[in-house]
Amino acid sequence: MSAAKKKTAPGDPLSRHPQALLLDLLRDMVRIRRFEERCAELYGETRIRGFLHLYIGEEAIAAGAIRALAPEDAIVATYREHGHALVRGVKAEAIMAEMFGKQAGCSRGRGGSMHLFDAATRFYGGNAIVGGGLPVAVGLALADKLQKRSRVTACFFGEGAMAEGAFHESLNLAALWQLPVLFCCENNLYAMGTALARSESQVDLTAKAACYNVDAATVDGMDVIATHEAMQAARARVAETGAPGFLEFRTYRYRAHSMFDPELYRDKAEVEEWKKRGPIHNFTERLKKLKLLTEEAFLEIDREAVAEVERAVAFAEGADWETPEACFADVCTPEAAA
Ligand SMILES: Cc1ncc(C[n+]2csc(CCOP(=O)(O)OP(=O)(O)O)c2C)c(N)n1
Ligand SMILES: [Mg+2]
Repeated sequence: MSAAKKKTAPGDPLSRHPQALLLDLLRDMVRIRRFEERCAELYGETRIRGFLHLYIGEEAIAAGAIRALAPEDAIVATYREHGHALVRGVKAEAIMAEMFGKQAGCSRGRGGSMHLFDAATRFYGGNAIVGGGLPVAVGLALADKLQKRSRVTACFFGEGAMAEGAFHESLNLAALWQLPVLFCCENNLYAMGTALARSESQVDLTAKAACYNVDAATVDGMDVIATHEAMQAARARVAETGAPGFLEFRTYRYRAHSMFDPELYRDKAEVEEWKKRGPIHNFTERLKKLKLLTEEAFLEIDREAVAEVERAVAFAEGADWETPEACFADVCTPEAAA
């Protein structure tokens, strides 16, 4: 039987999806992982400067969830957003050039790692402010509603944002005005060095969101099929009713909060325990067991991801810096700059 015709075991959640989609989900997770591993190296060599927050360990959320969106849907994310941008279709070259601060970057080199932006794919950032993306998402959805456009805005944020006033105001208004926002909380248990229970009186985040009269559910954020299916169902509900939804993806970051974090707040044993649930490794094993993937096919996916990243690095290195004269563009009026 050819690989394309192979079927999964009945009852296995993988059997609900075509093999091509399963491999695309794997490919996206591997692309994110390889892209970020390379970013960490480049940061160590000071070729990438500024802040850098890695998503390693959390890839199943961006990969599974974003593939459940329609191209016309909007995405708002945080400073841990390289993966979301990649999966959305922002070119790796444009993202890497942005990391280098080059003019060819998706934010013309002025945003860096935390401020990726691409209007063409409706990727509305990248935001350094915790909770800053939520009101932006509500505004995008309000504009859609007022202009009678049928599309959804997906807003990704960490559980740390749920302690911010912006979270409460955004959920309240979205529910009150019935706006099509899908709030996606990436609960990796820590906000910098603060564990959830040290900052929240209510650690059941789904219950917290539900009290705004928003349809809310908890999802295994380490399982790409679970994230994809939950997002598909939630997106369909939001699109159909126009009312907001909330998903809490339970996940874990394997790396430090940013490149400046000695990680004194968590045990190495805890990190190792979560690594056993590695989203790429576990999904690869499931696919292999069902004979939907061979080791050679996996290596090919990995080689392609590495090649994509290397092309992006070469592009970023060869790209130009913004000229000093151009620095005033979009900042001052021509008269003030003169
Ligand atoms: C309004 C605001 N307060 C504080 C900070 C500093 N800060 C940067 S990241 C962060 C933790 C956020 O954690 P979480 O929302 O869980 O996202 P994660 O980094 O875990 O993905 C904090 C407090 C900030 N950027 N913005
Ligand atoms: Mg967090």
